[in-house]
Amino acid sequence: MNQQANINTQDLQALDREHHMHPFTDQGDLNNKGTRVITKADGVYIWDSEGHKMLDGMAGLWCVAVGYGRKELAQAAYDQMLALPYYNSFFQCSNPPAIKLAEKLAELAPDHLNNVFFTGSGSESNDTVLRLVRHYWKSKGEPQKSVIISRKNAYHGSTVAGASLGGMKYMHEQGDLPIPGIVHIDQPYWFAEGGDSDPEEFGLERAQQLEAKILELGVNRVAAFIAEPLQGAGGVIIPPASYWPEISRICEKYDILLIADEVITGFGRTGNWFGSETYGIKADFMPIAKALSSGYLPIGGVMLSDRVANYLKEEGGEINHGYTYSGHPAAAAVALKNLEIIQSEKLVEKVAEDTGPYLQKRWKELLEHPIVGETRGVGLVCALELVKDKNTRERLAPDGKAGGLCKDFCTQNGLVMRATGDIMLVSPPLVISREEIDELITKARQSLDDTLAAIENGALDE
Ligand code: PXG
Repeated sequence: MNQQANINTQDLQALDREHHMHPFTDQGDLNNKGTRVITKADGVYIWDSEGHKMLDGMAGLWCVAVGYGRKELAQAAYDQMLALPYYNSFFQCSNPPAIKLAEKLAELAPDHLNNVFFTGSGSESNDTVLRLVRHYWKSKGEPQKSVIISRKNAYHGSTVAGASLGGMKYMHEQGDLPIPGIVHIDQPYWFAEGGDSDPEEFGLERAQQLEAKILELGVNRVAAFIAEPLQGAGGVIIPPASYWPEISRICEKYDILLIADEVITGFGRTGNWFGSETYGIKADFMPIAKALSSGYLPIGGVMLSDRVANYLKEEGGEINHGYTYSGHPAAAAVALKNLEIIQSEKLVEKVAEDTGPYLQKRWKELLEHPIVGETRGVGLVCALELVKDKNTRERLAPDGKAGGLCKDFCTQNGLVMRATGDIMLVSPPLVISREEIDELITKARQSLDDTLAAIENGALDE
């Protein structure tokens, strides 16, 4: 049956406008324009209700690692839903998919991470981290060790703890956040904040802000430092090579727990199973989600280092925290199958050795474009900065408008590309082929040309 024939876009848009509140959306603005209704997907492509086909350069929302339309995942969900669609993991209960998934994660994660606490999302994972970090130090007799240091422009989710740990000012403003006990230092974003400094010295200086903050707060008060190996939603901000070794040194010196938020970087994105391996991070907590199930069903988790997990198991007593959907059997079965696909199709190796280097080489070509001030990336994640002046890094005014313009041209040209202010981002499914990468680059270049032409025609003038 042709699904498209049954869909009337205007009716759906009207119902959407009437009843559906959207995340991270100006509802009034959206209602004027009307939502884009996505109706089907296959491989690296999505289609809207008008039949417009787009290459999904964002893998959904950084999650669809194995691509769309994978029958094995649908089958895994179907089989598990018939056998046991739901049961909880409380009250001394467990279920086979959750157990097998925990074992698989212990196998795939860095050696010292062998336990997982399941959640339903990345945000819930970071709520869990906050609770477990404080529970850990309290049960070790150090309840005053409760402050978590994070970074400005970090993204750690949208629940109260997630948004508080995150460093998005505009999110803090809408909820009187952050909650007490969370402080933010500057990010290692050389392009926007590094001025004339050498990037490596800048990276070191930004990492040393952690030490300064620990000393300012008092060593005995700081529980943990949280960071994404590379900032995703904040604009694919890749720290200079000097950054992570210095952060690790500082955390070790002051006995601060290190939290590597791998919600975006986990499961192959950077060419290793985890971003922690790419950047040499030895985390005590590792929140995961998104590509864990390729987004087919919602599931997340927090991986715990042996030192933390063993202590909590032996000395921590009851963990007064958990979710109805922790260890959800159907979601766990899909995640397990998804990880098996990533393994059997050698997708991590493919990103490391083939498609990753190829995308990076082709993406760099966009630096020739007159409004591109920098290109950067690793594995299958890339960003470029839209600028007025390549040499001075001066941005196009008004701030952020050029990104929105470029994103709209991408959509018109059949490419989903994300704009964070004036940074354009891609993070395609790990199954993307070289030919599809060529298509992505062609469409991105066309969209940059269209953006430049529109700017020359006054699109950014007030
Ligand atoms: N940590 C990181 C590093 C994330 O990127 C979360 C936690 C929260 O995950 P959940 O599953 O609760 O959304 C994320 C989520 C964007 C965008 O616009 C990115 C995310 C979510 C929504 C939008 O790039 N990342």
